[in-house]
Amino acid sequence: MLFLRAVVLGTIVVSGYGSDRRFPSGFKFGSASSAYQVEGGWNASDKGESVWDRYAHDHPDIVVNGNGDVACDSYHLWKEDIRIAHELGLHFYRFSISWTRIMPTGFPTAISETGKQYYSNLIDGLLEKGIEPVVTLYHWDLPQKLQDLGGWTNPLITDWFSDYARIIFSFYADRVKTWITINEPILICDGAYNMEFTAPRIKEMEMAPFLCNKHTLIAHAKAWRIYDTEYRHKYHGKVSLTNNLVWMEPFTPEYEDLAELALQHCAGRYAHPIFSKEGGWPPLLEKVIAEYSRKQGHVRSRLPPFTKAEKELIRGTYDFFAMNMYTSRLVRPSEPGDGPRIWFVTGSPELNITLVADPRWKVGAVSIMPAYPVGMRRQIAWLRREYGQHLPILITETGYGSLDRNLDDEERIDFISDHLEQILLSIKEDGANIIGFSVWTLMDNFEWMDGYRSRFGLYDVDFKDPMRKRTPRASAHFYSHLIKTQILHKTRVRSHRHEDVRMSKRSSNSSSNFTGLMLLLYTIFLQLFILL
Ligand code: GBH
Repeated sequence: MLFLRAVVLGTIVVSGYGSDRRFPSGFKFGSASSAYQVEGGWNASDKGESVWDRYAHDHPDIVVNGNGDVACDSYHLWKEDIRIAHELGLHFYRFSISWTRIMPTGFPTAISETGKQYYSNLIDGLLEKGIEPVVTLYHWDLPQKLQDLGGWTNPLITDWFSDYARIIFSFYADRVKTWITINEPILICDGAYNMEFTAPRIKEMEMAPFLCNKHTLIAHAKAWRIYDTEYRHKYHGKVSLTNNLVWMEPFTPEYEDLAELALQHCAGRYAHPIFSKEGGWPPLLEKVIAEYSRKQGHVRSRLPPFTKAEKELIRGTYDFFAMNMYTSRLVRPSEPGDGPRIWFVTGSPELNITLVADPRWKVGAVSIMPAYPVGMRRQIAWLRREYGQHLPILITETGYGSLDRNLDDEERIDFISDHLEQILLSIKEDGANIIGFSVWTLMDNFEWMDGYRSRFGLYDVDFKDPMRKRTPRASAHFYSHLIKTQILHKTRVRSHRHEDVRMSKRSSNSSSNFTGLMLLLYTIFLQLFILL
């Protein structure tokens, strides 16, 4: 009798624990890439020159070992990409369109038929295998001609971008139902002009990032409205933009307000105008930057205000929230001797803050991206507090870069499963509406300034092989198993994920991890008891 009771109890506990680790039905798993990073074929047919073509050609000494001239050669080997996406069992594949492959001059003066056909084939090939194409219109490869005219600092770009968007929608909206207008505007603006991560790498930290910030938002909004008025009634798709988020946590509890300001600087500046009820810049941040600008002697704020019409144009232009997230930071006031504060990696002079990483966070190949998976759950909770508890969230990127070509990539599996664990907690314990998750990236590719040195792929790519052979890593097997079962199988208990020395008010997950662990131990004891 006792034996039977133990069996029943044991089964309940085991299945209970199992269901905690099961993703809701309908949850979508995918993987992502971008045009310049994988395609190659940089001047194939009538393709025009992009800022990345120009930059990488002009600075072979700065970009680590090479350029995107050939990359993974997906321009020729796109069938291989579909084959491996299918092998993984992906529900969706997110790729981007190269503006100058379709519109060589950047303007609608000429359309490349070959370029148009290329993406059409890719979309049809994916659909044939039951893989949903998720398409990014812009992943950093601006037509060089538009850059010569000021690029993202010129307000006219909002119209140039919407002309491009309309053409792309007209070609593919019948088959593509999920659209990302712009990938990570913070990298395009703060990234290009402050940190010099992205082409054109013009160091102008004072005005350019803020002008670009405003123009990317308006460009996105115009594209969203084109879809909304001209295509939605026919095709019923969804459109958003992808923001790159860096979770900010107070270094010690008294810096809670500073961390909040840092979040508004990083996430709010690119999300508040679109996703908040009232629209416009995050009010507190707007005030801080206006005051700092005045102190510098500017007669108007460096963060350019929105007109009433612009605010309304932007507000509400989303169908879901798309987030990329790789890393977190701790926030404290700046102290003498802190060194240069480059937003958003080491700090901000405007906010008088310094950002540091917790030394216990694991660092992969890209040293500015130490991983703090718990930060992902807290970032999601913050988004929901700011923009609505029911906000549908699609995680469009996270991933792990390594320096070696090891196929047995335990560390990448850890990274992915640690983040998925936090996503499960967000869904099951916090009630977040997370619709899907996408790994950066399908296969090793051109990692921008880092060239071919760091590898983020589920598949290894042999860049010495003309056929650019793609070989699955252990993480690919892990991911395809996960997609098949919809259950996160791997349970590892690691001390660094449970302790939190900073005693933040935000720490909310340690109790649930503890419960999970206790349940597991309890189950093991019960099973032992049954066997005896
Ligand atoms: C994403 O951006 C991008 O969307 C994707 O294209 C990129 O491949 C992926 O991250 C991985 O980096 O080499 O030290 O100069 C996230 C922001 C942009 C952060 C590039 C790292 C290079 C740092 N990443 N950046 S470094």
